[in-house]
Amino acid sequence: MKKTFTIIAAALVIASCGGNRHKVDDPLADSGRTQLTETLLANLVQLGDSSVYLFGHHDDTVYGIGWEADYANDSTVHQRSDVLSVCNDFPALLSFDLGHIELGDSLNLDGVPFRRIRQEIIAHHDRGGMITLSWHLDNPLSGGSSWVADSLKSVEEKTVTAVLEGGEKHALFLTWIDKVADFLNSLETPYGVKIPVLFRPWHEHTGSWFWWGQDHCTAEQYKALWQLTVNRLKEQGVVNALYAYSPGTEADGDEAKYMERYPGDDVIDLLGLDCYCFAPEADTTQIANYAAQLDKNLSMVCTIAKQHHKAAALTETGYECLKTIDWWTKTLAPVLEKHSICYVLVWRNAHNRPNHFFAPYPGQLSASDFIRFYNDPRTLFLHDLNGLYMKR
Ligand code: BMA
Repeated sequence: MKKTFTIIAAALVIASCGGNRHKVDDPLADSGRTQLTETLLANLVQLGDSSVYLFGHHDDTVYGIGWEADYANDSTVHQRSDVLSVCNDFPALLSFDLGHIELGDSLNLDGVPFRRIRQEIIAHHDRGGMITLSWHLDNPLSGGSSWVADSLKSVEEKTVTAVLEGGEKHALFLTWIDKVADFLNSLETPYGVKIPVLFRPWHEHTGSWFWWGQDHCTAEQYKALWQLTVNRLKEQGVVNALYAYSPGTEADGDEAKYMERYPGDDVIDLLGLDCYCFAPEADTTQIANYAAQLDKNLSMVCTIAKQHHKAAALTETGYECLKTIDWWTKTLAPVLEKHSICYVLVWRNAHNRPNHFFAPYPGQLSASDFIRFYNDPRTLFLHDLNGLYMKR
């Protein structure tokens, strides 16, 4: 282990091989979710009382800069990851996207097979890591994507109305949620232990680029969308999901605005924030503005999370192209160390979209600084976890 600091005692040994003959008892807590899921949540909340936080990366093990996993032949053993290549450790948290599962497709919207995503989740759980899932689903009314297209705007603005009860796409939408339920229900170890995941749909709703965004539905409709989603997943037997609320930065420190569309403590477990560093030319003022914006918004999120006894996290961030040599230790870490978040997640290193990466790869300008960030005792990577599912 790179750090002597161990927050968590390993108490649960999860079998990583073997057949289905001897299923373990996987008890439900009073909440109706598995004990393991509740334990993960308790640990995430508890991380808010410490100075440490998990590091996460979207699609970390399925592709990176200059490579893509061989989905036909690769296994999840001896895997590649840009983060691993730089610091010889996996992120503690892996993130994947369920976009297009609703269509019954075998590949997600970024071309990753769902079968492989399931394998990755099981492998990362076996390693002792945590998993989060986003859902950039299509638009059930227009047939377009999550992103509102100018040409379809007049139709796409009506999508939330259409999927809620009484709407023309309600029945179809339920089948979409059921496909997510099937996937979540399929996440289990060979011995039948359901793998806990943090599900993060309906994100960045404070902006209007997604069909569930601010200008396309009322606050009550947005809340109803959440209630419908969580209730339906529960009805479909999902017992291993935690739920994250992750607005963008539009509230800008205003607590009432951040909470305007909050669907309620009964459906949300973690309060998040999506906040990106926009500085295409490495402009120092823009980078400083990001740090200030992040600081202000995380103060707000962490304050509200404490009041509601929820976990808090920087659910998406990153500096596309990482154009400064010390962004990790001079921009990101100094802000994060001031706030009681349980994790930070950076977005993907696209192999098929030029200059769309948020984590370093070997030789990248910020790679050495990322190793310093890795060695910061406050950042937790896989080796530091020693099992996230400790006894309470
Ligand atoms: C966005 C971009 C897109 C991608 C989507 C879902 O932020 O990275 O290229 O398709 O996320 O992963």
